[in-house]
Amino acid sequence: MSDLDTKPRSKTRPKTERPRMHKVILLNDDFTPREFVVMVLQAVFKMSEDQAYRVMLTAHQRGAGVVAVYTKDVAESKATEATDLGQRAGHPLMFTTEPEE
Ligand code: TYC
Repeated sequence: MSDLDTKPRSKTRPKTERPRMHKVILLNDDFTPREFVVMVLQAVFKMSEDQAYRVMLTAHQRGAGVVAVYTKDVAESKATEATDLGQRAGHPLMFTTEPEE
C-alpha cells in the first residue's frame, strides 16, 4: 500500500460557508458633476445610463448609496479604480466598501 492510501479520512465535513460579500458605497460630495458620477458608474460597474443615474441621484439626495456587492477583493479594487478616476479628473468623488451583515 502506498503512503497515499494510509491517511485517515476526517469524519467532520469541511466548512462550506461562502465568503462574506462586501458593498461598494458611493458617497455624495458638493463638487463632482453629476454626469461625471454617472460616467464612472457606467465605466467601472457596467451599469446602464438609467441605473447609473438612479444610483447617483440616491447618493446625491441621501448622502450615500449602495452601488453593488462583490467579494472583498473585487469590491475594494473597483472602489479604488472608481475613486482614482475622480482623482485624476480633479474631483473629490469617493467610493468606500463595507462588509454585508
Ligand atoms: N452632489 C453633486 C452635485 O450636485 C453630484 C454628486 C452626486 C456627487 C452623487 C457625488 O456620489 C455623488 N454636483
